[in-house]
Amino acid sequence: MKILVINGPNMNMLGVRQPEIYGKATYDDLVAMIRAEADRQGVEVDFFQSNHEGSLVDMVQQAWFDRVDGIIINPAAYTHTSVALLDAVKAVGIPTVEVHISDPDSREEFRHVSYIRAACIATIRGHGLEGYLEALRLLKERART
Ligand code: CA2
Repeated sequence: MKILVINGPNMNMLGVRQPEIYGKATYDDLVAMIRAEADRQGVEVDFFQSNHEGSLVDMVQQAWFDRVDGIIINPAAYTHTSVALLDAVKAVGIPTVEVHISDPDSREEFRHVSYIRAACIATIRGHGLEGYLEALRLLKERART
């Protein structure tokens, strides 16, 4: 089973600023943590982070050509703005889980909207980095049934 983990803008800044919201772990720590869980589960995992909306759309499309079985995506700020990402996830039809480290619903009003949610099989929010591991298990479980 092949999973692609996509992270949006500023996720490469994790651990550098605002640790009270996003924690102290860095993006590299996040990658290492997911990789360790993927190894335990016998899942192949790839990672992509970009600050650019079009690059994120390109990568969602690439997942279809690469026959990826599941996508874990934290579109970061594009969650609240991007119809293009919503359309991309709908277009490829790959089971996708939306993950947020914080709980956007309990933050500023403009974070309450998620465009991509409508195309996802689940949304995990407010569970910190652990949310990515939950998403991985969910996709693995779903593939078995
Ligand atoms: O809680 C999440 O995972 C978010 O997707 C993170 C985004 C934010 O725009 C969403 O509303 C919720 C922010 C990405 C990380 O931004 C940083 C900002 C400062 C320092 C480190 C990371």
